[in-house]
Amino acid sequence: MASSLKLYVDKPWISPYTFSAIVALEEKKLPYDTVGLDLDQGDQKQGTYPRQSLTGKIPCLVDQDLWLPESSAIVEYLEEKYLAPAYQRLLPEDLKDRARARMVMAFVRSDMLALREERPTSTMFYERATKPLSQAGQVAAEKIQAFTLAVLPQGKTQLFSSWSIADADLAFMLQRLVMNGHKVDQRIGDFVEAQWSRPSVKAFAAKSRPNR
Ligand SMILES: N[C@@H](CCC(=O)N[C@@H](CS)C(=O)NCC(=O)O)C(=O)O
Repeated sequence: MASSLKLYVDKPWISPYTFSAIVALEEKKLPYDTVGLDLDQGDQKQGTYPRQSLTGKIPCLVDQDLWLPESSAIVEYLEEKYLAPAYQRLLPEDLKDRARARMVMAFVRSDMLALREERPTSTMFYERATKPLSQAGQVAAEKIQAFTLAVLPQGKTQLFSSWSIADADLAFMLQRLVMNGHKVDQRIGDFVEAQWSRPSVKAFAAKSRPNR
């Protein structure tokens, strides 16, 4: 039987925003179906998708009559609809930690342009980057590492007292460096490794992807 939740995603599953939505669904252990759109072929501009999805982008969650784009809105919707403790928390219980988690999520979504361009997610799941980082790329790499070391408590591999989706989002951004052989601080390496071994993250990473 088809599940009631449907998620429109990029066909190769390499979008960091698809990643967040999938991790949220996996963490909540919700049944869901995905529809892969070939963004290079312009599937997101075809038919009724631009109108229904409102933004013409992926991911977009469909829950009966609700069409909801924007990965952070999807995370928050699932968090509020499928409440802890019956379902895994995506955001910290503590108010201040929750605010900080949202800050981390906003930061990784709105900054690091040079890193996104020079270490696109295709270099995580397909061919590795061949060119060294430009000056701007190095600045971005230093910035995300300094940020991580500042927000990650000493001796820990998660940002808050319990796991949150901000951990996964931040680790995904750092993997652009780690998977491409960038030397990072041991604390950052340990953090990324711990996050990458989480079942929800593994479910995304291990997805079989079409050849390019
Ligand atoms: N702020 C959005 C960003 C979504 C986004 O930029 N998606 C890209 C793929 S990574 C997309 O759909 N691009 C297709 C297009 O713009 O036509 C989110 O968090 O979900």
